[in-house]
Amino acid sequence: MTELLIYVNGDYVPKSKATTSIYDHGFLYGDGVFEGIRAYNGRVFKLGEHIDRLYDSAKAIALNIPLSKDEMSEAILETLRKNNLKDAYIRPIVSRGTGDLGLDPRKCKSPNVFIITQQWDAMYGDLYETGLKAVTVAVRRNAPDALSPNIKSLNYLNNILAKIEANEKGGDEAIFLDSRGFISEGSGDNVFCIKNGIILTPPTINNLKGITRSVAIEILSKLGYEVLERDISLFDLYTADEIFVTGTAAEAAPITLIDGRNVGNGSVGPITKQVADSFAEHTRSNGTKI
Ligand code: PXG
Repeated sequence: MTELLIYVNGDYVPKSKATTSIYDHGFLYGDGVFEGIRAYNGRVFKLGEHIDRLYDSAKAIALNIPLSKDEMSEAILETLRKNNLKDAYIRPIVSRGTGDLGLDPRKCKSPNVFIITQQWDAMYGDLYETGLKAVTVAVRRNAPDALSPNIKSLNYLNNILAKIEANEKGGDEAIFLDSRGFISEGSGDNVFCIKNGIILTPPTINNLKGITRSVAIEILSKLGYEVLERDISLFDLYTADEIFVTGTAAEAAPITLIDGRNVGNGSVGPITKQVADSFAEHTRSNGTKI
């Protein structure tokens, strides 16, 4: 089997040789940004939206990506072509660059750009049928006035701490609360809950502005449901008829158990099913041709 090629600063390098310096501030400090994108059936889903978010994340940390958005888009498509991928996970990464042990980003002369692509199938397998067990975790989501969850930065330690807790508690996914105790998001997805046909999801102050979240809102609105972006309490989650999470990796995944309580009757609810089916239809038929 030929090795996957990784885009490294304009070159296409075999996976086993794709490296960066240990003085890369992305490695030393998590100083950088990334995206998680998917291609389905030869088309990249919401490529422009992911690129816009990558550049917004970079702008928020005062990092100048050395490629235009069009060049980044083309580099992503070319990496997919070189690897002959049609259904793929795509991970562009931009680090501050190689510096020294000092924190000062001015030590890094130029950002490093990497694009990893690989074959990728459904993340949760059979759990799309039965639902995921979710647990709320003690660690709070990064406060927006400390490190905004809107920045998709290379520092995912907050999320990893949540995942460690979920693993220990036997959960498939962690649900974060924010510093006020309201629902924030999952470790890698946004949260929706449904009560009496009304859909609730938290505003994006305390979570990532999920691209799948936007698609889900669009789908639900088109189906005629009312979607309210407002603070959600633990009570709202514990008494919801349905809960689902959305993300590039997770797609639209049902939660059927939350902190040991059945969600509704404990099986996947009808609105969640509608969103998941419609989302699958969207990803099959939309996107930038590779
Ligand atoms: N919140 C967080 C913290 C995320 O990391 C989302 C929400 C959903 O956003 P999108 O735009 O993807 O709908 C994410 C995205 C993984 C993985 O390997 C996680 C994400 C994306 C790709 C892969 O777990 N999270």
